[in-house]
Amino acid sequence: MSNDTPLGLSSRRDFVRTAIASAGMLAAGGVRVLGAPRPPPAGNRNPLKIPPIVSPANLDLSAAPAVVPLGGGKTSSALAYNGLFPGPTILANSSDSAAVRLTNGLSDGTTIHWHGMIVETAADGHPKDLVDPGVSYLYEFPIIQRACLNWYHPHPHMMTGEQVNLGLAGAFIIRDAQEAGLGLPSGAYEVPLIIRDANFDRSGNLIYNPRTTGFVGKISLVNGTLDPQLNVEKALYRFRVLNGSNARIFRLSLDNGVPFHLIGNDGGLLESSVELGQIELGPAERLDLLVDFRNVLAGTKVMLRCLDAGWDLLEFDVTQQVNAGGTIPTTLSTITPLSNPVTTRFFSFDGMSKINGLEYDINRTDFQVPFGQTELWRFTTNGNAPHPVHVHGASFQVQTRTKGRGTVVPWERGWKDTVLLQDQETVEVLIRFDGYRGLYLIHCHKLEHEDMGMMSNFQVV
Ligand SMILES: [Cu+2]
Repeated sequence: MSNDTPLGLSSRRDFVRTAIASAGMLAAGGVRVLGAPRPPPAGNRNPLKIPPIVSPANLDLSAAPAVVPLGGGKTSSALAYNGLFPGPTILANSSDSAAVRLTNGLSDGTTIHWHGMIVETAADGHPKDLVDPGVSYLYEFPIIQRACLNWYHPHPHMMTGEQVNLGLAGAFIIRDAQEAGLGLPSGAYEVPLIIRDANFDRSGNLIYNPRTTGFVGKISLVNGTLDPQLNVEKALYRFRVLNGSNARIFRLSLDNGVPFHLIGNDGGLLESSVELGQIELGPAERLDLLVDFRNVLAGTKVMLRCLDAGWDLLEFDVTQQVNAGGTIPTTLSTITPLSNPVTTRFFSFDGMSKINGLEYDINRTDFQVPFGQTELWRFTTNGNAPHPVHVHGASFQVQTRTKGRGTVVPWERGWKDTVLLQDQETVEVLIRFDGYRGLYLIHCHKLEHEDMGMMSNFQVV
């Protein structure tokens, strides 16, 4: 079997078979997906959508079909939280409590996984806690972690790829006093950027045509906006970046010689800021970036690009001088290193659907992890990478990468919950589950691999 085939195994659910059938038609006809995006005429880019901010304290979220604007008068059918694509940005402080009632208005079951949040099993959106169509489910949890950018998305067994791809995802920002003390850019100067790829049918509606190597979209979207632009002042900005793609890796860079100042990633602030020209970001990974437009001439257009795809993702139009304050702190936070692992576990990401030779079984628990014990987890693969490895229930610290890229890159320091595993690479992380006991998941966050079974249940005991 070829490694890259339309996603279709006999065990997939009906809707997946439908998706496969249409993917096959696409492969045969080859004309029903829009081609590479053409740059719009100058001045014709669409204002970047900024999702509204909501509190999780008493939040109702519906997941349902909707027609959403994409910019420039274009609309698409989508699956959306509260009719929004992306969903509303949830904002809370560390030690706040969340009470989010999901109402499933979809025709399939769904769950919400709070990616990066340390929550008990009943609130984790585990696929065994499937919320049926027409049913509501209350996710209640205290926020027990430090400031960071997390996100929320569906996690139903074999249906995650489709539901995320068709629009169900949103940002979840946590703040704390330590971060507030840094005086980082805020308000209009702090902008979430959910970057992803997408495919559209000839009517301009999102379509999900998965392949076993992962969904590959021909069009980029930032915050659900086609060809977006953002007017920025000559000021310091903070961008909270999420790769919301099913499978695509972005190599982000700004043109006109403007660097990124990396200050954080999945698990919040790094210890110190790092100036970088480009950053490779895998699915589900996050970045906290400062960009200094203060020395850029008014009238300049600065483009956020993906160097791998050759895509123009987002145009910043630099406008007038302002007296916006803010500095780029060199010292950001203190991160206590995990050390002295008690045990080592091995995870081989095999083929496109197995971990350690096993496909996911929702009713099988593959291993147990003692609560509060520091462990070394070693991730390897025998091909079909990249595999963005994601763990529920705890963050981890990346220790080493051997072979392949052979190094831990600056945006993998600090606390992570997703790490990119390329072919031939071995990545070691230290991890300790000190939040809750219960059932959690490790899986490939290439959502097509996850849906095909590259996922494992484990129990923190
Ligand atoms: Cu994978």
